[in-house]
Amino acid sequence: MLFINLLGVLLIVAIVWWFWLYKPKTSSAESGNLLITVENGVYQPARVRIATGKETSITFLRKDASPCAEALIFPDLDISEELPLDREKIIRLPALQSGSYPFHCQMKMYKGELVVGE
Ligand SMILES: [Cu+2]
Repeated sequence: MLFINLLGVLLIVAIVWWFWLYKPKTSSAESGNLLITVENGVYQPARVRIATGKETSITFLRKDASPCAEALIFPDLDISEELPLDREKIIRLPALQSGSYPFHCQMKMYKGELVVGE
């Protein structure tokens, strides 16, 4: 009985952590070349930060064979690209205004966010 209660508490803690506390790590362009790996159902890192008003490029490396992972879409930027498997693909981004620009795969199973600004 005590064991089951303990399991319940652990489950609640895990749910709270996942939905409210978990924030994907952010990578910055200042730390060198931006590389995003597509693997196991996620973009890694899922959030990248770049400077306002500067052209940038992000390298994507898709290690996930799932066909849906092949598409890379930035809906706000009219970017729709195909990612080859196990080969790096450079995505060039225009100079952007500050804001948040989501990107995702064909069916939005993979989701990421491009943060422009400080
Ligand atoms: Cu997908």
